[in-house]
Amino acid sequence: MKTIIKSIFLFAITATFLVSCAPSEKKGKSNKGAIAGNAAEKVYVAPGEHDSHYAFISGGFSGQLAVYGLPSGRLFRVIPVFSQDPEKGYGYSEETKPMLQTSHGFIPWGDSHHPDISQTKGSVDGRWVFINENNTPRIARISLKTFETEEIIEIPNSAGNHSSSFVTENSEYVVAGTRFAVPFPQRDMPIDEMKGNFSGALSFLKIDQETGHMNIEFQIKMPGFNYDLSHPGRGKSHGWFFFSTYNTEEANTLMEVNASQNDKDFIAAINWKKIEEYVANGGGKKMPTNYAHNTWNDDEHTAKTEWKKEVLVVEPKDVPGAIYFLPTAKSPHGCDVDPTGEYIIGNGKLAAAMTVHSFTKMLKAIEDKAFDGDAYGIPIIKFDAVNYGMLENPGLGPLHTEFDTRGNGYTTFFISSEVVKWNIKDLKVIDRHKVYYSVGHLMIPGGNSQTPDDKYLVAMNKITKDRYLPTGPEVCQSAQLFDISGEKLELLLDFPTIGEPHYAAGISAQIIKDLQPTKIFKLKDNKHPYGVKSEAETKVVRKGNEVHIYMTMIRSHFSPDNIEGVKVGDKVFFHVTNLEQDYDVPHGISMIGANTSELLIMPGRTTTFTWEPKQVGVWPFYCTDFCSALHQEMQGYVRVSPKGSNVPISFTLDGDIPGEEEE
Ligand code: RUQ
Ligand code: CUA
Repeated sequence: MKTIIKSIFLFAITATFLVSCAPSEKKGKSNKGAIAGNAAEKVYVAPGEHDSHYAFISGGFSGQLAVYGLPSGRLFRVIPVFSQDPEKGYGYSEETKPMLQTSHGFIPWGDSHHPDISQTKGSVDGRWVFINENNTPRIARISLKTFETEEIIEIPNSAGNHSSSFVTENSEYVVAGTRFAVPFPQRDMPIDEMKGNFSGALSFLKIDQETGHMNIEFQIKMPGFNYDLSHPGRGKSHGWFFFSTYNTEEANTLMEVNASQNDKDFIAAINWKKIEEYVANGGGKKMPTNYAHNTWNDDEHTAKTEWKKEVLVVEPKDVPGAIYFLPTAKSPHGCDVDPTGEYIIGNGKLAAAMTVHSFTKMLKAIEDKAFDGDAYGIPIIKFDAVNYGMLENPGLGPLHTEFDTRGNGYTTFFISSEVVKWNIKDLKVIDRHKVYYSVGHLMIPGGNSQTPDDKYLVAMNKITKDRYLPTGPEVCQSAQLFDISGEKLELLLDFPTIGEPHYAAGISAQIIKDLQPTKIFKLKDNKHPYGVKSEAETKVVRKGNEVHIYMTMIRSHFSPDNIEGVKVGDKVFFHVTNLEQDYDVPHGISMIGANTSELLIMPGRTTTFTWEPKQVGVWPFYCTDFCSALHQEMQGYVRVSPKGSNVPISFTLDGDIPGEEEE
């Protein structure tokens, strides 16, 4: 599917190139993007030195979140979020499997789109990063202390959870909006009766300021449009949330034609403070539902799933004055709010001009009741009464806008493959720069807050075509780094990304570095129910056909390392504790024929995998992480006897039962 889409775009884009910048062009204005002489210096981070910023770039259809340094573009870590990751054992270990539980069962994959960092007083604070899953609607919270996924909550009554996961300026809420209109609640009905019968759920998840835990506080049952993207108000517009909509036609087939009929769609303006108040006073209706709420307990190194059976639903008609529609140029994609909170920008991807609305005008229009009818009872504000102005002919296919501290917006144009810098007040284009090619989102660290950190801009491109060494039919997708501190955009660097880089979130490195935990992970803090504190406590226990191995690992052996009495047909649980306490000394473990991934176990932690031996024999297990000069010696054996054999359970290290001998 992706390939088909790509080739369609490729065709269009190739045509453009032939005119302006053929890939083979070498000199002058080549597609190197006129790199200035000192670009190399600007991105060079000398060996042993640190980058100035972190960039958390969504992994798109990989389901993960990748961590890069800026300006170097170096990849530090891929944080597993919505997909199983054999490198980290995520979604394979017994402890992490509950993280991927949903009302549809265990889902091993997700499609991640928009990371957003928590904020305090309108600035990114580095506590958590949130990211949405589009396919099986979910939102995840990742701790920026541990760089691990700590929580995943499913979003009921939603489908294509795209207008997510954006955070209000004090992290009061993280918001999720359904991209696809669906029956609410889901039910069996003819598809072509969609119009007027489907709905669009906008969910507001309250964030506990201590733990970060999310709770679906309320869901607004909106008309059955598609809700594409969203951003919170800030500063003067704090308390409001804005969602772009398309398919206000409510078409259910051949969407590329039928959902592009209306000249204008809407931005939905939601006064969440008002709805919060309504809910606090007992408003809304509890509706039965079923969704998974998965949380990670860092002391026990174990996740659990809770099943939620109810959600509080708010009908727009019950909270008059809380929701309005702002007419916006055709099929908007991005919906962005500038750092002052005054300008709301709709990127009408099928329109020749971009829509800039004014928050001040919006309030006035509401006061004056300057409405143009309503849609399903929600007042539509008169276009002229809310519109600040239009940015005329900025480029083709505007998608997303971010901001600097100097009153400028930077917008990506998918079709004309460029980033355009423009002044919001004057509605004048200041500069434009080619990108390679077909840019989607862009990111300025903090560019979606009151205080952008506006030295760098990262453009994330869907297509790279000839920019890298070829790698078969699929070539990499990539990011491009710009210096935006001057009047003109300066292209500094290309770097490839994991999966499709949708959105990204960036932050000054120092904020995260200051949050990093100590470098010692004490065994005594290990609260895992199957954890052990020393080799003396290691043992093997049979319970019917389950065999539980309480094992330890330390440079460079396992305890026990010889185990007998396991039989074909048993289910063997390896509960393995890493006795190392110093950071950066993980060990790994894997067992021949185990139907799971290896486990990479961090210092002081316990992790479990299961093995169901199918064949009689003496089978080795080993450490998968090169941990010391004697790593190759870090191994052990399990003897597997036939079903029904009476070889008793035994376990030894160097011929002795661990703990029966002084250590
Ligand atoms: S999308 S390229 Cu955020 Cu999923 Cu706009
Ligand atoms: Cu432990 Cu290799």
